[in-house]
Amino acid sequence: MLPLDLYDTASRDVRLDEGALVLGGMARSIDRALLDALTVVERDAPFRHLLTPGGGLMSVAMTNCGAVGWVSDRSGYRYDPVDPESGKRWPAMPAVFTDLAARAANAAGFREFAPDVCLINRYEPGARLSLHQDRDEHDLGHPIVSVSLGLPAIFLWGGQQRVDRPRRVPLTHGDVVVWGGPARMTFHGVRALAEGHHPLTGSIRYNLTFRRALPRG
Ligand code: MD3
Ligand code: FE
Repeated sequence: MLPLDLYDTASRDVRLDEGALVLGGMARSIDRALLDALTVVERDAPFRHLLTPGGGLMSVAMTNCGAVGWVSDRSGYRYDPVDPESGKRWPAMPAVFTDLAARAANAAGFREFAPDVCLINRYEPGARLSLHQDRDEHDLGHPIVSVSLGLPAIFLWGGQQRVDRPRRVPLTHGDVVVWGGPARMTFHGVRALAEGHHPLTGSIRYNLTFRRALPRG
């Protein structure tokens, strides 16, 4: 039998699992506006390679915008209202970011998604993210929205346990994914970025992840 329920609409939308919906190319039409807004964020909060609790440097460079930012150092992972590099608050979330995140969450059936952080990952060739779960957020009932820009990557979509063999999912420029419900605690990662050239970002892949980290109020 054809797995028709894998395909949500006539577009490139694909349901990876219950709660994990790829909105293929949804951000393409506003790619320049997103990258321009990223330039502004970057000016106040430059990308940096964070130290893991184990003492290694992450190959992916990161920054944040919003009320808090995700940071890692020798003491562990946390959401911090202050950028440890500058001692100042993180840059505000650009309206073009907030708007896209809300539209994507809505399209996946999450009605009132109000992210308080956008973690921005920057991959250069060779950079990778090993299999992990995202569990530093206060309420894991909120979804995460991710936006891929620039070079394509192979995303690893695992299971509920680290040992579950991951599926390889190509994520390309403009793809938006909403992860929530039963998919929220799935192990996932990104394979080492291959060399390449993208007309808008050169040799770089960016990934924006919108999260609700803190309790409301
Ligand atoms: C599934 N980022 O920042 S985005 C991360 O491409 C992260 O930079 C990857 O994993 C990247 O933590 C993957 C897709 C993603 C993000 C968060 C998730 C998938 C997720 C949280 C729960 C389940
Ligand atoms: Fe993650």
